[in-house]
Amino acid sequence: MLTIWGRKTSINVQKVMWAVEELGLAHERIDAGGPFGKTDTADYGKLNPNRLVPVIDDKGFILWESNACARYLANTYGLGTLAPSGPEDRARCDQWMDWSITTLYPDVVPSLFVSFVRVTAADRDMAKVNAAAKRAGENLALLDAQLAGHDYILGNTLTMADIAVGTLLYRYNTMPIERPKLPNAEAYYQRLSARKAYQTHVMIDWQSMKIPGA
Ligand SMILES: N[C@@H](CCC(=O)N[C@@H](CS)C(=O)NCC(=O)O)C(=O)O
Repeated sequence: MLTIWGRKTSINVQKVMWAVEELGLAHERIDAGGPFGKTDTADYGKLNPNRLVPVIDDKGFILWESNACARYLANTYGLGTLAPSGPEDRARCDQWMDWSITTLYPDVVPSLFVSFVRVTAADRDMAKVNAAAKRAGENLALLDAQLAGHDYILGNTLTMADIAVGTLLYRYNTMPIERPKLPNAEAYYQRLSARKAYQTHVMIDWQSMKIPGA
């Protein structure tokens, strides 16, 4: 049995859960992190010494880092679907997955999302918010260009690259920020939003995560 540790409001858990559902894997998810705690226990430290979520346990194989988890599940259970069978297309997935976590994520999550959820409106640094929104929009112009002429990042099939990048788009599109007009990226977000697995695991309202005054 596949076990996923992590609360469903965590964007990094959402990425793994979306992959799990697209792959149709039997699994159990155990709430951990945030209000559920557990990550500070000795047992959790053995699963993930970073004490973060998610962690997966696939029949005794333990793995942390959400992109690594999504990639492992795709390569193991989705070769030819979430993981393209050719090495070049798999490498292109890796490229966009690495881009999502190194280029897009820092503005969308630590700068923007944290500012709207964990900082009160009175204390919010709007110069920082506006700068991060501008950078995210500029970076998403690269995605917009990549999506020209096809439905998903690599072509017309959903892959693990879409799962890594697409998870960030719900946060990006639901925060009160300025967004440039990017027709391909907007159509792509609508396409993802029509998928049941995306609705179930990614489109989770985050308003209740706000601290008072945020
Ligand atoms: N690079 C890691 C980041 C993991 C991470 O930052 N997880 C957050 C939730 S999104 C976390 O565990 N926060 C502490 C908590 O939820 O208790 C990954 O992609 O898995």
